[in-house]
Amino acid sequence: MAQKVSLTRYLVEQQRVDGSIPAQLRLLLEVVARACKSISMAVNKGALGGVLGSAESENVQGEVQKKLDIISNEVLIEANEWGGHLAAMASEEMDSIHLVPSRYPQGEYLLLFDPLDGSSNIDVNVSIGTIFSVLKKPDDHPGVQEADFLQAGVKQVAAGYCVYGPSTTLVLTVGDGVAMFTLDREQGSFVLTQENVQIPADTKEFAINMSNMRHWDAPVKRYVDECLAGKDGPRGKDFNMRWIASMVADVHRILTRGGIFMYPWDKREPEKAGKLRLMYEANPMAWLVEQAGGAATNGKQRILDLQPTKLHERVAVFLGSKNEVERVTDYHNGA
Ligand code: P6P
Repeated sequence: MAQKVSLTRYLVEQQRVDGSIPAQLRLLLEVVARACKSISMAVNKGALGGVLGSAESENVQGEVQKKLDIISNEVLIEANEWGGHLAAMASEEMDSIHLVPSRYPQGEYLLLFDPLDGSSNIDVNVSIGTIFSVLKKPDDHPGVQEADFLQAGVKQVAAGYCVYGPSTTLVLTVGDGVAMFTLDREQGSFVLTQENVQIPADTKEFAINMSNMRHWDAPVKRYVDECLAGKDGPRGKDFNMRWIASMVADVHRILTRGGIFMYPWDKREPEKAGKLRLMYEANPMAWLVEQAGGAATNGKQRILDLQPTKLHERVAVFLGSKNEVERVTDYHNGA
């Protein structure tokens, strides 16, 4: 039987191959993986852990926080503070950035995360996940401020997610393709189960919250109507639809078998570019998808090229099978 390759071994060997994982970044990724393991244990306890339900508080997004949102955020903060690999962190669950306390050594990386995405699914036992993005701290000035985080997605040095589903799977890129690691609960370690992940350029599966159809812009409505018209329509083939309402789960399906995920701008809150957040949801997912041969735009332009202006800014997201993302983006640009 082939020898199991642990996450640690993969990172060490990747560093030997192309130097893309310096020691501090390797430590960072191993610490995040360990934190995801702890979150997985808490999530998997479900009702037995006494951690389901609302925390009776709201986050910066104005969303009701679940107890596990707060627990997951604390796990990631505590795991990453002391290692000397980070200068600061940013989270969907925190209004402003979190500086590494001065009692610990300061590192050269910035870590951003959505500690538990899709948390509305926790209480109904549907897959959820942690999303993370890693940037380099600018070295042209001392200290760290929020503006240091406002870097375009192309500046990421690592990105990934951990999906807490039937299996707990860590999905990671450092810019040399996408690898997947499945948690071996008997060993307590992540084991390489797939590398060089490739998204098929075409698909027959789209993901969007159809209940918002009346609020969409014309290009989105045209794209979805053509999918619904099936083989007798302009696309000449029937489509299937999936919507888990957990971005990590929907993106994992797309990385695994293709598809297109859409969360467009809509008329409900016209002042917002979209629902999803650029820095710690769209950017890491866009890089993973591109690294797997897919595409990711905001309907008009490549997500990774967008220059952020606010830490918690939102963005419209179209990502997945390249030919489908290009089609719906063309509809926006031609419309
Ligand atoms: P809706 C979860 O709250 C999330 O941020 C993403 O994980 C998911 O894709 C989306 O929102 C679901 O939104 O409006 O369908 O509930």
